[in-house]
Amino acid sequence: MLKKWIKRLKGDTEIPSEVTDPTAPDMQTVHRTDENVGITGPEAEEQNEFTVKSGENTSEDNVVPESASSKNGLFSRLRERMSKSRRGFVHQMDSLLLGRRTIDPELLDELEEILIMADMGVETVQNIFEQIRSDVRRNELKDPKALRQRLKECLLERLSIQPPDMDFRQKPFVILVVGVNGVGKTTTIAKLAHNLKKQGKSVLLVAADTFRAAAVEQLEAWGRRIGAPVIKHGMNADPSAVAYDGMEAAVKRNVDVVIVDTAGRLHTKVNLMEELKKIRRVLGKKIPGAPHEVLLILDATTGQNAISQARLFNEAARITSIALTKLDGTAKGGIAASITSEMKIPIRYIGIGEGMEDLRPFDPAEFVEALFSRD
Ligand SMILES: Nc1nc2c(ncn2[C@@H]2O[C@H](COP(=O)(O)OP(=O)(O)OP(=O)(O)O)[C@@H](O)[C@H]2O)c(=O)[nH]1
Ligand SMILES: [Mg+2]
Repeated sequence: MLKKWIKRLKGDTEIPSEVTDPTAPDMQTVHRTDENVGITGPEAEEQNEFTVKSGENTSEDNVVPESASSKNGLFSRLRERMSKSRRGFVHQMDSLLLGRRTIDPELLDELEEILIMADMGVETVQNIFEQIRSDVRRNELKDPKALRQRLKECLLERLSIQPPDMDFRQKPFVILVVGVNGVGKTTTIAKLAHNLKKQGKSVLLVAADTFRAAAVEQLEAWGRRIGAPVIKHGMNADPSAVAYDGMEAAVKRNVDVVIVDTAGRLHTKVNLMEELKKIRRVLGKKIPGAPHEVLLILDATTGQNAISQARLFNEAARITSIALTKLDGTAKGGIAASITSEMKIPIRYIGIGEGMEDLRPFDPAEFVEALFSRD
């Protein structure tokens, strides 16, 4: 698989003759409006109405097949949305490599620093540079052009942990969504549910964030927009009880996918992590094997703290994959490599904006290409 991805990395090792000013204002600003939420057409289906439009549910990733032109469009959007990182650390790298003919130890030290500052993680970067220094010593890396290409490959290698396909033949397929406050859990659920609905799957949402009344309302509003019913209790109800009712409703109504929203919780608060363990147990009690997916939402703008979040959430809830949100809002997209390399947990989705179409299945080769592509 890695070989295939490396092959897909374009060999465009040219270092640009001119590099744009990284301090220049970003071209794109994200505005949060209902327009860019991207849902048009009639209001949601009536609550409790379930229509399974697909035939047989097979094991598949939830990506709607795309034509070549829409693929190009998707790539340009990804590229544009990652412009902060591209114009940030990738630009700094290119400025450093510009006009150099040889690779000297100072150059490697400076590059190493840039990648550490881009949140790639000290351990990960040191590991990459051990390899690179030894290649330079053996004369296998001779010029900055080859060095740039090698860095792309090293990054790709660290990112290439593939999540298993979600097997929707397990019905209902239960996804538990967890993470600290404000990382994008509820909006990611909405985007994911929207995607699944587009594939013809029936989706039920469970409002197990009972901490704030507004949290339930937020999920309900999304549910109405995308046409997915929401199971809820009152504020301050036991989230495990809501989760249990959600599972019961899902079985009774024969839905394809259930997504459970949970309250944002600090990964260091033991009692809140215990509550999460309980929710997890309750899901499995009602539906053997559930949750089939435990999706940890990490905010790319929080930097290295994301690693300790991943570690503690994994201990409490056995994370199966990660959605890395707000990549559009950071110049330090290196955090993705730090997560996969240090946690060995796959990134399944990335969030690159607030619109409904801004949740993407994570494709490591496409990601690296978008980062390193020229303006
Ligand atoms: N720019 C950008 N904003 C995002 C992205 N994902 C989520 N957001 C925004 O992040 C904010 C918080 O999102 P929520 O979904 O409410 O976060 P949450 O984790 O459910 O928050 P709590 O329930 O309070 O813990 C919202 O304004 C979202 O629109 C993303 O990929 N890019
Ligand atoms: Mg929420």
